[in-house]
Amino acid sequence: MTDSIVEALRAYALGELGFDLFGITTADPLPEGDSLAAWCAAGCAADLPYVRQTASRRGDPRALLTGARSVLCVAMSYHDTADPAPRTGHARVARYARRRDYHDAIRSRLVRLGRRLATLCPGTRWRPAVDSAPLLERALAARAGLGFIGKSTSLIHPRLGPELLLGELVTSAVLATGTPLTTGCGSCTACLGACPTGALTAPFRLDASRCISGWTIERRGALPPEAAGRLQGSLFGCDLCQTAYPFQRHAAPACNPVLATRPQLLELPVATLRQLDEAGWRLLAAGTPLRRLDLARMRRNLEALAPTLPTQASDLGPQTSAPQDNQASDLRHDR
Ligand code: B12
Ligand code: SF4
Repeated sequence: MTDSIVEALRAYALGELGFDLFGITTADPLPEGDSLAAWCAAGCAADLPYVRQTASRRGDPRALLTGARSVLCVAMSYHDTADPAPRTGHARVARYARRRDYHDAIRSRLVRLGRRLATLCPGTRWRPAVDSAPLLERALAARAGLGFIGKSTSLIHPRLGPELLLGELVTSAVLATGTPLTTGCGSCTACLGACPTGALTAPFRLDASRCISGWTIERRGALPPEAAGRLQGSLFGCDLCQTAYPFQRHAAPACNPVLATRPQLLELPVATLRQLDEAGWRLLAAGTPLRRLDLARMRRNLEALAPTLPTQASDLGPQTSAPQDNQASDLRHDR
C-alpha cells in the first residue's frame, strides 16, 4: 500500500483522533508468543485463566482476523503529575484507573480509524483490540516502533515513559511497516528494585501470581496470605515498577486530555469505602477501569490493606443513585 495512505492514517490517528503514538507492524506471528506456554506452565499466570486458555494464539494476530496482514498500533499517555503522597486513612488506586476507562476511549477511536482505513482501501477488513483480545499488545507495539520493552515488561517510550495504554487495529490491508527502536533499559534495574513483592523475578519476567496488580485486579477468590499488609496502600493495581522509570520524574506531563484525572479518585478515604454499598461503589467506579471490581472484591482488597491504614472519617462527596453502566458487562469479552 502506498506511503501516502499510511501518512493519511498517521495524520488522522495523531490529529483528529488524538492518539499520542501510532505505528504499523505486520500481522506475522510474534516470536515472543513461543515463550508464553512456558510462562503459564511456571505458574506465572495462575490468576489469569483467559491468558492460559489463549496462550497458543496470543502471539498470532492472524488468529484474531482471518487473512490479517498488518496491525496498526496506537497508544495514549496517562502520565500526569497529580499524585498526592500517601495519607493516613486513604487508599490509592492505580494511576491508569483514576480516569475514564481507556477501553472505551481507545476502542471508539479505533473504530473510526478502521472506517477511515476502509475508505482509503475499499474492501479491507479490520478488527479493533484493546486489552481484552488475545494478543501480545506490548510486543506488537514494540515491533511497530512505538517504544521498547522494559525490564518491568512494560512498553516504554523514551520520552513519554511507560504510562501508556495500548490499542490495535488488525487488518487485511498490506501497509508499510515501522521499525523497532534500538534503545532499551541499558544497565538500569530500578523497576526490579522498586517491586515490593519480588514479582519481577528477573529482567523481562513478571510472575503475575506475586504481583499486587494481579492480586487486587485479577484474582477471583481470597487473596493469598502473603498479600495481607503488603498492598502498599493500593486498593486496585500497582504503579511502583512504572513510576520507577528514571526519566518519569522529570518527564513533562503528557496526559491525553481524553484521559484527564478524576480528582475524586486521587485518594479514597478508607472510612468512606467501608460504608459504601453496591450502588455507592458502582457510582464511584462508573466509567473508569475500577468498574471491573465488584463490591465484594473491593471489600476483600480493603481488608487486606486496612491493617496498614488507620481510618479516619471523611467523605467522598454526595452518593446518589448509580448510573446505568451498560458497557461494563462487555468490558472483557474474553475474560
Ligand atoms: C495479563 C495482563 C496483566 C497481568 C500480567 C502482566 C504481564 N506482564 O504479563 C497483571 C495483572 C499483573 C498486569 C499488570 C499491569 N498491567 Co496489564 N495487561 C495484561 C494483558 C491483558 C495481557 C498481558 C500478557 O499477555 N501477558 C503475558 C506476558 C508473558 O506477555 P507480555 O508481558 O505482554 O509480553 C512479553 C513479551 O513481549 C516478551 N518480551 C518482549 N520483549 C522481550 C525482550 C526480552 C529480552 C525478553 C526476555 C522477553 C521479551 O516478554 C514480555 C514479558 O514476559 C495486557 C493486554 C494485552 N492483551 O496484551 C495488559 C497490559 C500489558 N497491561 C497494562 C497495564 C497498564 C498494566 C499495569 C501498569 C496496571 C497497573 N498499574 O496496575 C500493570 C503493570 C505490571 C507490569 N509490570 O507488567 C498495559 C501495558 C501498557 C504498557 N505501557 O506496557 C496493557 C498492554 C493493557 C493496554 N491495552 O494498555 N497486567
Ligand atoms: S505492578 Fe507492583 S507488584 Fe506488580 S511487578 Fe510492578 S511493582 Fe511489582
